[in-house]
Amino acid sequence: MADPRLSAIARECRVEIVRMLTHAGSGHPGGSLSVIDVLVSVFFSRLRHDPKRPDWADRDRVILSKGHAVPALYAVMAKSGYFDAAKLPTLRKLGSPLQGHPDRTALPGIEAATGSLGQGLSVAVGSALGLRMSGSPARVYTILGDGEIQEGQVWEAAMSAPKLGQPRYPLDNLVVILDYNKIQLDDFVAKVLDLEPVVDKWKAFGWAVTEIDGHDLDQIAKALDQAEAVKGGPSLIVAHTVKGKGVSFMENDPGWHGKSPKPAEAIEAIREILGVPADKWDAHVAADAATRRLVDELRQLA
Ligand SMILES: Cc1ncc(C[n+]2csc(CCOP(=O)(O)OP(=O)(O)O)c2C)c(N)n1
Ligand SMILES: [Mg+2]
Repeated sequence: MADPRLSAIARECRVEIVRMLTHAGSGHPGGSLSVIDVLVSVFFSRLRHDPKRPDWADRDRVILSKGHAVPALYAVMAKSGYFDAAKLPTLRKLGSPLQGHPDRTALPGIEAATGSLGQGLSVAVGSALGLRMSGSPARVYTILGDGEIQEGQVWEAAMSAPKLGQPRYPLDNLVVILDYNKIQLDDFVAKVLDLEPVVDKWKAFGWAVTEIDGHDLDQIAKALDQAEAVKGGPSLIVAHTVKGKGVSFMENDPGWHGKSPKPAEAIEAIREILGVPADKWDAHVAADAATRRLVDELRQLA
């Protein structure tokens, strides 16, 4: 059975994603909502880290290679205590540490500047090798988008990772998670440039590969356990996900790749995420002070 603590955190993070994007007036909801269950699982069931010491040498690293989904990363970082959650509505504002793509010079805890797609795996491979060679027990988690892996640099990194460091320093400290939501910028991946057979391709390069439902917290936990147990080389978890997961009108719709919700849409999205039926919403808002504050806040943006 799914850990109720993790599902509650994932729900709260989905609300924060919708909230911050509405404040920003731009950004990427679809890919943030598809990856949030994976990120919550990594941050809250896995990571050896200390949010108060983001430069701790032996911390596990998370590199969000699909950097445009950074609202999801900010949501889990705020919840973990890297910064005050009150900063979340400053997403994409001038001078904010919460830039529209991850910036390690702006926010302690960000491991790599990503957003120019295709580069994160190379950074992760280099970090994993360096950590192994220096005797650190730290692990590296990196998250790739499915459209992103059409980039050639990804395949250079994928080809080299199982070979690098052998035989003394194999990269079994590296776990890659593919957020396979089937949609890229403005269309379906299979239509633009199909990745299949994606599992066979990575296996052929020498990766240990598992395939899961990327919204099933139990399956994510099991896959992360399995990846940790793999010795001698890196692991890939192919996480089948739904772009926009949790908000019916965003789900599986390329139109919600890079468009922020209007305040009324955001309120509707939050109602769905909280699982309150439409006919009970007004009563819920009246009775629940936190929801009322949030709804009022969003209405003021209209
Ligand atoms: C090198 C590069 N080319 C193009 C873009 C523009 N871009 C931003 S997001 C995106 C689509 C990415 O699709 P996917 O990796 O599937 O992301 P997700 O579905 O998770 O949002 C593109 C092409 C970019 N950020 N970097
Ligand atoms: Mg995608």
